[in-house]
Amino acid sequence: MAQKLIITAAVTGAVHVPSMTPYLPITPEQIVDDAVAAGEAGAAVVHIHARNPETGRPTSDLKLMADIVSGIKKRSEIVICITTGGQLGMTLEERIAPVSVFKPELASCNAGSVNFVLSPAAEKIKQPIYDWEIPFLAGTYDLVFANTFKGLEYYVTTMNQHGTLPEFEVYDVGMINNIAYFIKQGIVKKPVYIQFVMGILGGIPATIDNLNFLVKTAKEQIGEFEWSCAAAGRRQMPLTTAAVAMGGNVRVGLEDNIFIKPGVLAKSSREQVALIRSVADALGRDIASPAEARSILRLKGNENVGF
Ligand code: KMH
Ligand code: ZN
Repeated sequence: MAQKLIITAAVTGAVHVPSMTPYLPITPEQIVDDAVAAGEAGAAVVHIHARNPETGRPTSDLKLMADIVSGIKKRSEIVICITTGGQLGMTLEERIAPVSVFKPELASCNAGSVNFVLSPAAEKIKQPIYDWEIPFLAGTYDLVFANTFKGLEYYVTTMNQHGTLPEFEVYDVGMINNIAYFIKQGIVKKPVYIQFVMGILGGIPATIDNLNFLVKTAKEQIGEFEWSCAAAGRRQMPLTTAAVAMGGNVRVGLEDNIFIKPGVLAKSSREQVALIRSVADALGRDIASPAEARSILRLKGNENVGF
């Protein structure tokens, strides 16, 4: 029998901007509400970024992050995965700070450097609501999302110190090699949890062949690991459906895709969670509760976090 399916909801992210959709949660209250709703719809994990409540711009503000994670914990058992992805111009220290402060059960850990290009989206916004949006998107044309080996070692070591499991964000196949290297060095410990984030401009295209290739390569290089699949934009549902059929886990949410079907904006990540849950039902995969996700990923439990 296939292992239970862990659904992660990435409810806001640092990729989309408010002018693209009125449904992107911005304030801590909105992010908490969407995270709790995603959990009620079947997500076992929520992936969290903070945004400036006045402007909607992604921020590393720890006070906002504190309001979000403690707000979710008060209302839900859902596993909280905090981003260390940050955004344009953030230092390594700023990006890792939430791990030291909040000691979450799970945190994203970007497994290598990649061009992370959002600039084509800037051309589609005719009347931006906020001044920062177009330069933010356009600036990615000349940006490397830097995750050097030195940085990776620092992230993983910090997570190890705090009992936080790294969720490795793999944007292309070479990043599997990076993880394998750190396993050999004894820095990355088991269980290894990989999120294949497909279809970013600069990363691997979101095709089913490529998903098979990623999983096969990771098996060859790493052996035993847990994996999940996320895909950008309209490739979200086809690729997560394939992942469900292949026995993997999935991530959905407005961080990756603002639509529920072609041309129709999702009103919240909850709708996408419900949709992939119905796919799982049809394919005979039961979904994991937060407690079951904790057991599959061997997490320390939300009584041991720092918030
Ligand atoms: N900010 C993006 C460039 C993550 O959450 O770890 C990537 C990102 C991934 O934020
Ligand atoms: Zn993220």
